[in-house]
Amino acid sequence: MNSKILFYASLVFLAAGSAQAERPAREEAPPRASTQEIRGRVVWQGPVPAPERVEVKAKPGQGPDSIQGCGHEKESPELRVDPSGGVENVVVWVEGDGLVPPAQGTVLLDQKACEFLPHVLAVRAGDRIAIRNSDQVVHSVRVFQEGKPSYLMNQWQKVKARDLYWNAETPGRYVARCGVHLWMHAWIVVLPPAFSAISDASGEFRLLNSLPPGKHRLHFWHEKAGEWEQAIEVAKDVTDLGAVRFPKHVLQSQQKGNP
Ligand SMILES: [Cu+2]
Repeated sequence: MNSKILFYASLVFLAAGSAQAERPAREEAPPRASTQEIRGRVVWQGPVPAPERVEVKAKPGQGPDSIQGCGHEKESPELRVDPSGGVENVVVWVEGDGLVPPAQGTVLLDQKACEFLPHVLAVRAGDRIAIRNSDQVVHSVRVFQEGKPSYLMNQWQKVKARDLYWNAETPGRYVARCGVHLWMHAWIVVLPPAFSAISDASGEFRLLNSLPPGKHRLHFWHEKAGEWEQAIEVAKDVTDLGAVRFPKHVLQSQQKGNP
């Protein structure tokens, strides 16, 4: 009798052991590769606006040395629409629980000819931004949360200084500004786990993802328009949205609200 119990007990033990041995292999399976694509082109509605000009001049109290190499007049990066209506610098993303987008780690925000490059960054919470001074002038880097007056970072960056780092910890929108060159600013859009892309100079975006086919919500944000959404049906390989209309009504209602 006792030996029979021992026999069954050892069977149960062996079965449990083999089940446990399988589990880690399933957990360690790599996330699905980002091989699907959602593409489209953000398009301006109506007559294409002329680019705004930015005058480069030294801040009161600063000499001409403070703008050496900055150029004379610049095109504002805030609203760039190409002649055929493509809108640059629109952040496009899909977010959701369980998404495993590739991490970016450290993302570079350069300062060249007294402009932040790129003008818009989209990163994940947990990434960090390396801020570089490639100029022959001193910059003063400040980072603010959108709509908040107090800065989260405020550091001088001399010529040839080492990169500064800012950790993108919390999802939200942040503005990097320079305290010396008041026209300089860049947007850092910190997303929760999400697949994201930014529209290029012709308004086109390619959002690589590993979303399950079916219905999803695509989010858009532009500094002049704010945020808007569009329901999409994701296909297996390529989902081509064609023209995505830049929201005119959002533009009109939010034009005053930028920090
Ligand atoms: Cu500067």
